[in-house]
Amino acid sequence: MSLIDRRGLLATAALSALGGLASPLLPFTEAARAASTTTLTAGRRTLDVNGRAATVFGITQPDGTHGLITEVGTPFRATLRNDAGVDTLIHWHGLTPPYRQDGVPGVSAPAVTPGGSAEYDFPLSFPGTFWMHSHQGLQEQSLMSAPLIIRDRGGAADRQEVVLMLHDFSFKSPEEIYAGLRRATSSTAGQGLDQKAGMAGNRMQGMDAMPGMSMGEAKAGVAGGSRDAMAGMSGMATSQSAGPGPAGMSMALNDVVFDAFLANDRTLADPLVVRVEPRGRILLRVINASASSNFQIDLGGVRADLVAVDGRPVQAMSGSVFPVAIAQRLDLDFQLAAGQTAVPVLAGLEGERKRTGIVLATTGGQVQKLPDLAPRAVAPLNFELEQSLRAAAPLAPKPADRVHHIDLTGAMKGYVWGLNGLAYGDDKPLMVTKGQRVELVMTNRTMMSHPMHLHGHAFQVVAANGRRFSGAVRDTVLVPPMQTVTVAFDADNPGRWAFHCHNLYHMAAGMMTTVQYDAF
Ligand SMILES: [Cu+2]
Repeated sequence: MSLIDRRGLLATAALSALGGLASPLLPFTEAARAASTTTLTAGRRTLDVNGRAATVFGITQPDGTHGLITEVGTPFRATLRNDAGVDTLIHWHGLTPPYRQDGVPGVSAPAVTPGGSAEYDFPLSFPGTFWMHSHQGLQEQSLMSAPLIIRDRGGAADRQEVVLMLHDFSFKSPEEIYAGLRRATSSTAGQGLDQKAGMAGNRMQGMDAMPGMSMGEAKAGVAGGSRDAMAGMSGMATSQSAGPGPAGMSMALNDVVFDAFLANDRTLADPLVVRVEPRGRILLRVINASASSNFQIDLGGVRADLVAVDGRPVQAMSGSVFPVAIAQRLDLDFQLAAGQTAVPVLAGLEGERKRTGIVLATTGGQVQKLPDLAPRAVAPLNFELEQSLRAAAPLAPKPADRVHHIDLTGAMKGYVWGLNGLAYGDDKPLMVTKGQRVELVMTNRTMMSHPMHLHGHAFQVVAANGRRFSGAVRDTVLVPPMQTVTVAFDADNPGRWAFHCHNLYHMAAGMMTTVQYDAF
């Protein structure tokens, strides 16, 4: 088969794989409802990444659909088949199943062995943009992840739903990447890796784009201005108490250098083009499924309402650029203007010019070739949008019954990351009692940001550096360097739950513990 043919085939496969997402969705049928048990197969597939074949994992349904679209009120009833040839287990990120079904090996259930299967059955009580990914080893880096969309009943009939799923990609194995990180010999977080240590490139890439910039300078130096240019472009979070890090330490951004960034499995060399209606209204569901990359979504001036984060509604925020940290999701609601025939949706890597994306285009709309380097580097993500978000359905006001203080700790020397100075395995579980309002006060003592994720619950962001506000309800919050973020949740789902940094390599290096109920 010629390259062209193969590309065409791959494009078709990608469209059909994401087809339900990329085209107007059919109403949820009675037949689909009846066939309520889905088989999800964890297996392998081949992608074309900039002309080179790559074998990756995937999670597909029998019809080839990658991931799952279901409807609120329909139970999550699935058989997970393991055709991947290695042990695996899939976590339903953002959902709140009984803990035995949460998909974390060693915490909730044993991994599924090759050829084996596991059964899942629990209610879906809220709609939203979620995803599923392996929690086994470093498989998430090899794309063992897929969308998990819970549609509202008849909720978006007037809108075309489009899923944008982002990945960072390397032709190296994740084990090789991780070994390179551990070999790195820099003495403190933020001082850059020894490039001879085997990591391609360097972790100070953002600083390459902005030479010599310290965190303090980043604060002052990145122009922004308007509130809705908030998406990481208007300076660092407005912390009074934390301030920049110790003198001479710079904020560190990307500690892995990737070969490509994928949007729905493709690069800007051959992006997915989603056909949309003239003046069509779009619900764009952005999923950052990267192992270790934060992005800024840029709609090129098209204004959108951010209506949900991590699948949970927020009071609408208008803008055209929005940050999305590792594992987070954004629901963006917007309409094409009259005469608008093509809207690139670009995802820029923080601190760098590298980007990926898809294009929304009307029939006949001209799709311009988009370079994979933006004219300017994206600024580091900050806490500004987070502080502006307000939950549409906040937790009931209530004082905390239990407060856990958690320092996010680490050093680049030996690539050691932990919580309260302890790596997973030596960690002390965070104990809670059913019925308690729990607050987690997370202070980042490092010069890297950490996307902190709690399983089995949604939390509300309730304070930054001690200043209280009624922030977003979500499942992953980015804690910037040297800042303190407080989240609150109601302990209403007994069990043992993973709580960790969602940077895959930080988690692997020990930045994980469990939230444990004292009775379950
Ligand atoms: Cu981290």
